[in-house]
Amino acid sequence: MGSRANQSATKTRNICLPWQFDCQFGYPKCVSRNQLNNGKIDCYSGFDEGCPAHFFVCKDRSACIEPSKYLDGKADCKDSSDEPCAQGQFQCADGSKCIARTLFQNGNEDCPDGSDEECTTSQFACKCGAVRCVAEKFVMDGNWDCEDGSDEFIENGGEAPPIFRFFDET
Ligand SMILES: [Ca+2]
Ligand SMILES: [Ca+2]
Ligand SMILES: [Ca+2]
Ligand SMILES: [Ca+2]
Repeated sequence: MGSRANQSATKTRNICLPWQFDCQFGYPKCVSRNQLNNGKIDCYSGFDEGCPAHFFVCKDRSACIEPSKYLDGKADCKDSSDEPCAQGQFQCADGSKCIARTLFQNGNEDCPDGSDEECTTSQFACKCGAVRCVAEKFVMDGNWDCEDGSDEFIENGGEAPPIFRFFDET
């Protein structure tokens, strides 16, 4: 306590030099400014090539991809590092294992963390009913894709007005 000066003195770790670019996280911490926007990802973060912070940078640093393309079952990185599981498999969010694609959203938790039963970032989570997730493009498209119609009444907090429920009974 009271030794703040000491603390800031030890904080001088890894400040980039004036001719360097700060990658902000990962290794290397700094790259030469010549490596900025040169078409090759040099920072682990991909910041030197303008990759947004939430993008996934391929292991071989050949590209960075949108988060929705990570673990979507299709290789988008040249080295397939966005799909560490074999073709047709789903990787549990905690990285503990790969499960068969047929077990994905089948109603049973097959991943230890239950992530195979969660809706993906490109899906809408129905409020209730047997249908749990619907693709984003079916939200507000005029058809009830969720059993409870919550994909058509998002501005209403996912609550279908009672009159609609009545008509749906027939
Ligand atoms: Ca670069
Ligand atoms: Ca992918
Ligand atoms: Ca499952
Ligand atoms: Ca719909």
